[in-house]
Amino acid sequence: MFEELTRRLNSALRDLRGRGKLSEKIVDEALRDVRRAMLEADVNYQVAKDFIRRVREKAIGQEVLKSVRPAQVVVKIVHDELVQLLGGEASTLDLSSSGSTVIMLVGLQGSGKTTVAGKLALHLRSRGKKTLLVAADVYRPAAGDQLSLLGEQIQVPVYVASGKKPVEICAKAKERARREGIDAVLLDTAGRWHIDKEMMQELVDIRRKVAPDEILLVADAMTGQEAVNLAKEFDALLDLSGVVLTKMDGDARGGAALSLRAVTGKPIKYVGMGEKLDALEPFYPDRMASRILGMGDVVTLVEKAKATMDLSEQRKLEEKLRQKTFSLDDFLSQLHQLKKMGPLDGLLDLVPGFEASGIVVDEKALVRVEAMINSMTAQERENPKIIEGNRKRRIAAGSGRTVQEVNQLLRQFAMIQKMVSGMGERGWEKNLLSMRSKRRKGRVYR
Ligand SMILES: Nc1nc2c(ncn2[C@@H]2O[C@H](COP(=O)(O)OP(=O)(O)OP(=O)(O)O)[C@@H](O)[C@H]2O)c(=O)[nH]1
Ligand SMILES: [Mg+2]
Repeated sequence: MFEELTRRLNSALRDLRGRGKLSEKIVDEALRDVRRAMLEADVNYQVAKDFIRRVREKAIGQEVLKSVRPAQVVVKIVHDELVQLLGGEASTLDLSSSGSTVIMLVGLQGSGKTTVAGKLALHLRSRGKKTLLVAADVYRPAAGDQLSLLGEQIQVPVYVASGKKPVEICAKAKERARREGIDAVLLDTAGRWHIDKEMMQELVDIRRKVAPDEILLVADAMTGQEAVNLAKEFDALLDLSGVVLTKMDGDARGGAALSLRAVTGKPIKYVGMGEKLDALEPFYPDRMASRILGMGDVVTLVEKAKATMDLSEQRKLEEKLRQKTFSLDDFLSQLHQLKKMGPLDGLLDLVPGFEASGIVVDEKALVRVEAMINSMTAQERENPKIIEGNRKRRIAAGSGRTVQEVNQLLRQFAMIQKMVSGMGERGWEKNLLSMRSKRRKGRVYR
């Protein structure tokens, strides 16, 4: 789903993440790519423009640019704004009211109304709700049969009344539902190829007569901005309660999903992910945003890091970086923070200076490093420069490692120290470059 959008957003943000320190210019460049990616995905022009403006306002803030992990923070801002764009909180059907909840499905021909009716009926049935499907499409000859077949398949009763008008059918079905204590009534209305007056009038009449609790527009996600315009027109006449976007399993580019809420103010409640009856998903803006960014992992990591790392610890660390007093003790406490967060994969780039230092550390290496640092005296950890021959041998023996490994650790720590002490200064980028070339020569821990 939305592969191209994901790919392009990813590459725009990856460039950003490759840099340690950000400037307005760098952020603007990345956001320009993000905007281009959105437009390519057929996101409404104004929506994309406003989105970028909001992200920029937050991302250019001094606090963000000066933070230890500015790029990650920007990625997080993009993610959070994406969640807002998609509607913020998830919004699904509300069946809590007593009596029968009437849900009316409207939309163009072939958009997937009947399929969604079946999917919702199955979904509700599995939640233990008594459901009634109503065939309110009397124009297409096979429409009633199609719904009856569906109903049989999922064992949900279907109300069909040939020879009657849709308005009457819906009203009668509602009555029956009340009599039989049915929880949810799904009205499957007729579609047309395009919006026409007659169809709209019929829908308005049904709405007036049965006063549905929900009116859901079923729209094909592949039609992009057309789906958004359609939602605007249906909403003007029917006051929609939400939208179901179907065929998200196809090659929809994402424009409809990303623009709908902002343009119409109406939430996407469900998405259709296939022809089968279980292919319906509630729409969760946060999950969708992570999926679109293709970096749920990164966002989770930042959240995790935020949750795990004590904020005051972080401040202290930042202060130390600034004052160039980053010691082996600080390094060790960073490693502990890391371990608390679980699997190491991808976590290291959250540690200031680590990614750029070129050190690759797996869990086992971490244990070795920890053992060596633990074998040092407080004085040695504070000032590793004093660690000479004898001390090295003692540390190696104490931790069950070799003197070479101790040397290696000290060299790398010196590298990290140099790295982080350069942060916030002009020499930083030069520093980074030299570290990168060292990285190419070979990774140290394996
Ligand atoms: N791939 C995919 N196909 C879908 C999805 N939803 C519906 N379809 C297919 O789209 C076609 C039309 O679906 P229907 O449910 O009959 O559409 P409708 O809106 O009821 O159409 P009319 O009753 O003619 O107005 C069918 O072939 C469905 O299988 C979906 O989420 N993914
Ligand atoms: Mg139909």
